[in-house]
Formats: sequence, structure tokens, C-alpha cells
Amino acid sequence: MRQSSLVGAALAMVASTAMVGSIGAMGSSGAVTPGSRDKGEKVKVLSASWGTDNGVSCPRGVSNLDNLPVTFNSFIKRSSIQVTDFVITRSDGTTVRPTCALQFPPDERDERQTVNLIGNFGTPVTGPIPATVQMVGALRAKAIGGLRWHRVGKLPSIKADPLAGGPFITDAWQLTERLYKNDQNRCTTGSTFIRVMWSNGLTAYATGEEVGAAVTDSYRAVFKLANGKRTSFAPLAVADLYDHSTAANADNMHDLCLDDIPRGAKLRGITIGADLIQDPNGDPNRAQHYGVPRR
Ligand SMILES: [Ca+2]
Ligand SMILES: [Ca+2]
Ligand SMILES: [Ca+2]
Ligand SMILES: [Ca+2]
Repeated sequence: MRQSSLVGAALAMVASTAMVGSIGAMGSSGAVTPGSRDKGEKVKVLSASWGTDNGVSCPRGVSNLDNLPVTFNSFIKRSSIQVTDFVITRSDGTTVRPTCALQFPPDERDERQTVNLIGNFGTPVTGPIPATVQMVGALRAKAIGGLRWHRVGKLPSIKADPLAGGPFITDAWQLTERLYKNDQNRCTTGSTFIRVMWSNGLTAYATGEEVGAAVTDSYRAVFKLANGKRTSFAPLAVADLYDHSTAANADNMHDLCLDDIPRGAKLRGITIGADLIQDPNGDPNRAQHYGVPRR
């Protein structure tokens, strides 16, 4: 179903609106206070997952391209993103740079963890396929909740996930009011808000429409309470829905809208059942038991 991918539609839209940019990734700790991830956090690539084959376009009109979103544990400064920042090595040893690198579909101020690489990366089944992605340029990044951008040098290469793989959670962190206040599709209920980032664009399995009650009912946020016990909380709602005018352009972010969480509780994980969410290639998710990394 690659040719009909939503991402293709979404990126075609990008082409017409010339939204050239970048995207970002995640990798966060529990309850985040502004600046808490500022010091000592190394910028890390969390995922590089082949999303669509020959299904998307670049803003300057090149079409029939592949996309491969890369997620980071930090925010990436849009103006620092260049195609020369990334090298994709294919399974036959050849290397290629992306044709364009965009912060789209995740394009909100609090979503800068993903860079969507678009180019001619490979051919499924017969190959070659994208094998690894390396960040070799000079991006600028800042920790989530951090205040200052800093230069990121070369990073270790990361294995590219195959086109046929399903989407998986790559980061989760607690949104602060400072980051969240002008978010257009934010939670309208609850008092504790958790950003969940995935490896690829997200729609409901198997309709390809925006996600609904089945996804909300299955998500759980796992907190470690002050007394050391772990407790799971069900969201009242899921937000960051209807990011763009078509579900095909749905981004890789969900916000969990939770009721009050006990004082001192720290986010430790996110879970969701299998076969509820699909990526732009139509592949369903496996059950997720994502553990929030400690720092
Ligand atoms: Ca896939
Ligand atoms: Ca969004
Ligand atoms: Ca949003
Ligand atoms: Ca979203």
C-alpha cells in the first residue's frame, strides 16, 4: 500500500506550500522541568525508520521519493537542517544524501524532535534497502525544556528499520505549560500532559483515519510514585490529533491527557496494545512497553 500512503499526500501538500524544514526526535526523562535536560544530555538519534517507498515529494517538486523519519532525544533547530547533515548507507554499500530534509509533518514548536529525510533510499524486497543513517553535519539542538541551542557534531550511525516494520514509541516526556501553552491541538481536558513520540506517522489500524477511542482506551502512562510503587494511569483523552488537513499527513506525536498525578510521581513508561496504530505503509504496531530512560 505504499503508493497510497498518507505521507505521500501530506508531503505533496508540503511541496505546494514550500514548508521546507526539519523534524525532531525524543528520548526524555520523567517529569520535565524547564532546563532540566539542559546539562549533560548528549544528543542521540532514537530511530531511523523507512516510512514509505516512492510515495512522497520534496517541496521543490521532485516526486516518487522514499521517506525515512529520524527521531532525536532533543529539539533540532529548523534553520540548522541541511541535506548534507545526513548520510544513508544502503545494503549494497552505496551511500546517498537525502533530496530534502523536513520538519514536517511534525511541525509544531513543541515537536522539533523529528527530521523527515526524503530521497531515493532503496527498493523493498529486491533491494538495496537503506541500512544505516548517520548524522554527519552541524545541526543545532537543545534539550527538551532547555533554553540554549548548541552545535551537534557527528553522531554514531543508527540502523535503519525496514519498510515492513510497524511503528514504535521512541520517546515520552511530560509537557510543561511553557512549551504547551500555544499548542493548537492540545489536550482540552486533564491537568497532566504527556507527549508520546513514535518512529513514524500514526493513524488508526486498519482504517488509516485519525485514531479514536480504541487507542485512547489502550494507552497507559506508568508513573513511579514517591513511595516507590509503580502505577498505571489511563488517559482521559488523546490529543495532537488532526495535525493536517488529511490523515495521510498525520504526524508521529500523540499527547496523553491525564488527570492529576500524585505529587512527586515520575513518568517511567508508556504502554499500548498491539494492532491499534499503523504507519504510512499500513503496518500495524506491536504491543508497546516503552521505558522512559533515566538520566
Ligand atoms: Ca512500516
Ligand atoms: Ca502535531
Ligand atoms: Ca500539538
Ligand atoms: Ca499527531
